[in-house]
Amino acid sequence: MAQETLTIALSKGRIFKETLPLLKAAGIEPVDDPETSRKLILDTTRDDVKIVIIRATDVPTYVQYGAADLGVTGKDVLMEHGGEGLYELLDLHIAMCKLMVAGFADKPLPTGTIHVATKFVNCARQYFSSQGRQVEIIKLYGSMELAPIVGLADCIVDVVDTGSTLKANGLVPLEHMFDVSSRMVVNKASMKTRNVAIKAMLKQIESAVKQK
Ligand code: PRT
Ligand code: MG
Repeated sequence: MAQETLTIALSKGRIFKETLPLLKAAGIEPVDDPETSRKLILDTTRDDVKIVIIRATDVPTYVQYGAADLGVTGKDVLMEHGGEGLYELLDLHIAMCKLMVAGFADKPLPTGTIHVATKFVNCARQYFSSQGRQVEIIKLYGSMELAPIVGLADCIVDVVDTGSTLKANGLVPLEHMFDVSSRMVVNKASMKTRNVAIKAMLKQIESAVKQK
């Protein structure tokens, strides 16, 4: 009988690069390099494991609907998605950054309605409303830093690592919302039906995380 395949959803870029050594500890190495190959489904050195390459923000959705059994996603993306249909299995301590409110150093946020530009609409709404602050959220898909400069927003909510992107655009971090690292998530149904295989893989990845 052919063994069932476990599918792991990953995004290109920093998450892929930083997840590779952890997967290697579980004997999983992709046969193709997603940065040079156009393939979206990668075979691995394990017959029972495949990797699908998707946009970072789509990872929780693929896993939620069982199109992938497992996935690696930033806590920012996970919070924004809401986590429905998923279990968060493991903090991989990779792709670390912070979700922050950023704006101008010399311009306090208005006490009335604050115009906030972000792709993290749900996180931003939840954060400001929990503090009883009025906001109008302006949904953007990229280049958030431009919004305050051109007067589209008073501030932005975005992930910040070194802060150099903010600085290059004359902005500063104003408020720390939460720390971000990447998490291994699993589809709830897969966790039941593929429990043994998933737990075994998880154990190997977990010890690689601890050794880092
Ligand atoms: O790029 P794409 O639109 O496809 O999707 P994405 O931006 O969601 O993916 P990607 O690969 O850029 O980020 C994936 C995950 O990496 C995010 O969800 C975060 O959890 C995590 N991460 C860690 C970061 C950063 N560090 C980070 N610095 N994601 C984005 N950035 C951005 C930051 O917003 C800024 O624009 O990188 C730029 C450089 O940051 P500074 O502060 O070092 O200048
Ligand atoms: Mg990006």
